[in-house]
Amino acid sequence: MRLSRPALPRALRRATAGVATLAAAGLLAATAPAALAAPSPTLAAPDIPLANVKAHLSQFQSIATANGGNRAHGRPGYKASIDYAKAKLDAAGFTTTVQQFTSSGATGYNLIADWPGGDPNKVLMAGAHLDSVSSGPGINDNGSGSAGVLETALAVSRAQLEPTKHLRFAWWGAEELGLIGSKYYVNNLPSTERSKVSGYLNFDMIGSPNPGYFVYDDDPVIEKTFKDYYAGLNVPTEIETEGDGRSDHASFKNVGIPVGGLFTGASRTKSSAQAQKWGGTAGQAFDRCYHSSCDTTANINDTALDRNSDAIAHAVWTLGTETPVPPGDTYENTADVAIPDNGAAVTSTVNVTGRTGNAPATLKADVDIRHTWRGDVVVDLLAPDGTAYRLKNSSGNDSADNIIATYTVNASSEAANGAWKLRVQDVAAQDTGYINSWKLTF
Ligand code: DTR
Ligand code: CA
Ligand code: ZN
Ligand code: ZN
Repeated sequence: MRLSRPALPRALRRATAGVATLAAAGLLAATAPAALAAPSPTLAAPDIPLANVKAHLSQFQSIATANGGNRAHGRPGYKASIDYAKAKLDAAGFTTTVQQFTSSGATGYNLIADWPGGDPNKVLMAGAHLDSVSSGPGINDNGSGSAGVLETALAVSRAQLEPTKHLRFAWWGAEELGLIGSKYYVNNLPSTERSKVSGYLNFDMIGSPNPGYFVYDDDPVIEKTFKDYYAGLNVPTEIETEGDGRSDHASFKNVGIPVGGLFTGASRTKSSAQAQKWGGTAGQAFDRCYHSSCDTTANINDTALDRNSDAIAHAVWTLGTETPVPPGDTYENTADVAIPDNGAAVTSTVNVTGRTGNAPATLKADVDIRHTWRGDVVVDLLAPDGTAYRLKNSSGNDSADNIIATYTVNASSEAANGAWKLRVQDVAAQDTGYINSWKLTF
């Protein structure tokens, strides 16, 4: 039975979504076989030693102390930070490049480190800005992200990893002036090279002293990779809502490259609900020393830094070593189908013919549904005999837009040939959308 949602303004309804959704749980009681998770990665990431990450932070601190108290763009402390990281990467067998640019009348530097090997047409990037503000050493912002990415790169070398994708790590200059270094990199990357970048992972402030665990809600596959990691630790996460445009991932997102990342919070205040789930101090900023002289090595939460450094490695190993699925036979429907708001389900059909036997245990359904507040939407795959496979439940408080995802379903009990249908229903008032396209890959 579906209880209609109270006629509340959307903003307020967002706050009550949890209750309404639970009340509508009857809709979610489908007994259809659930979709299988995507295949797991072939290689598990190593633990990233916290002590190694903190040793890099100590170096960044010493560099700042020896250079006027900061590592800011245009100041000697920044170039010294570049030189430190480059030396480590050169010694570990990376092919490094220092890219120069000018901003505010000063020379800036990006450090790019390529790990030899992998498919040159599928480049996975992980990066962090290395510059601080001029008012302090910038150990959490963003020595933490820089050190986590650096130690992950060094772990790739220690493991002599042979990824399927080509791995590229980057440390950006002049982020604090407005994402200058990463914008310069992207703008000067030929479009043929840009199209090879399969994803960019950004890490800006990952060790805040009063930490939250935020995951960027951009590319769904990258987001899921991080969420799965934290689910394995039984640590709840929240989607990063203030991030758009706030760090170097924006430079990549703006040119259509899939992005994701992690963040432990800056000057915003931790709520009591967040303190309940993460510990720390409610009513206090996630990082009280944000952009201040007290952003030193004392301004780090070791647990957050350790978890996030391990999460970087998990994402690099998972996304970097996954075996690309060989192209199979695809059956697609690109006709738009409007989804009535809070109304009846609609379907889109693909007719599968000429195949023998049953569908595979890893039948892939790529779905592209454009819909604001995707939490309203329930998605099922219907086999030719009508058996329903639940791909996505409604989730009232998922206010993000669009469902562009790949689901893997064990359809081995279904005859392959016949009319397969995508069934979509909007189960909550307000917000509308449409099926843009979907396809099955056998
Ligand atoms: N602008 C970043 C810090 C920052 C603030 N909000 C977010 C969200 C996601 C990543 C980073 C940030 C800086 O000061 O470097
Ligand atoms: Ca660790
Ligand atoms: Zn900053
Ligand atoms: Zn930052």
